[in-house]
Amino acid sequence: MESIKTLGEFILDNQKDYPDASGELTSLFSSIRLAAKVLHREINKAGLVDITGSAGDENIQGEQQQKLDVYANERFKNALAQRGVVCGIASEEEEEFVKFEETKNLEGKYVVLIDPLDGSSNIDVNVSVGTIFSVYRRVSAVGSKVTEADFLQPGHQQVAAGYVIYGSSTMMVYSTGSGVNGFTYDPTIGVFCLSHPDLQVPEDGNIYSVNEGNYIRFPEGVKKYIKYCQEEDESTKRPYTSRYIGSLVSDFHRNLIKGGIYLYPTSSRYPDGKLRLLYECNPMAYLIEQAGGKAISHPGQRILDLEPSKLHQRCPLFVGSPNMVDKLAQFIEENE
Ligand code: AHM
Ligand code: MG
Repeated sequence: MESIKTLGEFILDNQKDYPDASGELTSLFSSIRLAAKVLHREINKAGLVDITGSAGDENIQGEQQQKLDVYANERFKNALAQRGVVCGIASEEEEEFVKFEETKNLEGKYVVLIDPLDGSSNIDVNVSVGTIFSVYRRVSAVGSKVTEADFLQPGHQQVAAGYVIYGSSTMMVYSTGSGVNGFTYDPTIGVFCLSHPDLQVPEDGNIYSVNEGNYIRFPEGVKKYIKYCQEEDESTKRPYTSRYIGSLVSDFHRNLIKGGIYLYPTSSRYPDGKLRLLYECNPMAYLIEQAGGKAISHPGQRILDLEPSKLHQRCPLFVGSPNMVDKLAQFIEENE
């Protein structure tokens, strides 16, 4: 039998490669791993108990909060506050960033930005959802209270990012800046096991993922690219396949493994795009670049170089196989 490497072992092994590592990031990952396991349990029984459905509140973007969103937010917040390595978090579900003010937290070097349960409108119909997280070193002094500037950093400053996908299996996929690795959760023994080492996105793909119901509202270049995807051409294996789950983590995960492009452009409904730069676009951009792909908001504009000005800022997202993102950029440029 092949030997199994658990997420815990993998993190420890890699920590040895960094002589200065103090173990704080390891501890931070333990918090995320623990909260992810609890979420896995809750999501799997969601149909059986009364925690699906709307909690009645709207989050700050005016979207209905689902009950599991609220639960996930509390779980991750508590888990991250437990150990003294995180001085504060910002969450897609909360208007303001959250300061962790205990002495041990003030000494924490890191901030975490999180979308605790992305795609949660899919929960009621048993479609995969995910947690997306992003880790930065604080810019304020260690020992002081966390500030907004700690969160408003461009994506290239991330020290780690990842997601958990609660799908037919639960998986954690993350990077600390030296490649992307995926771990599948074995619920019978309660551990994440390395299942997808060193993930690389194929340079090209034949899947495009976009909410085509919004087609009429898209910019001209995006419309033309979608038509290009649908045209017949044997040499470029078109028409491509259209796949859209409506759950960013799931759509991204599939395209990462199979090759493809995910598009959430601007539209007349969402003039700045729908997805949030800090909680969704930056972590996904970090992961795709670590896997050899590309993520842009506009031709020539790398997501990771965008300077955020507010916590809940939105931006367009085009992410996936590098050749596909380049092609899309060409269409946008030609139609501006
Ligand atoms: P959420 O964070 O409120 O769940 O919204 C984000 C989700 C993404 O997971 C998904 O890709 C996108 O919204 C789908 O949006 P749409 O329904 O407009 O296609
Ligand atoms: Mg989200």
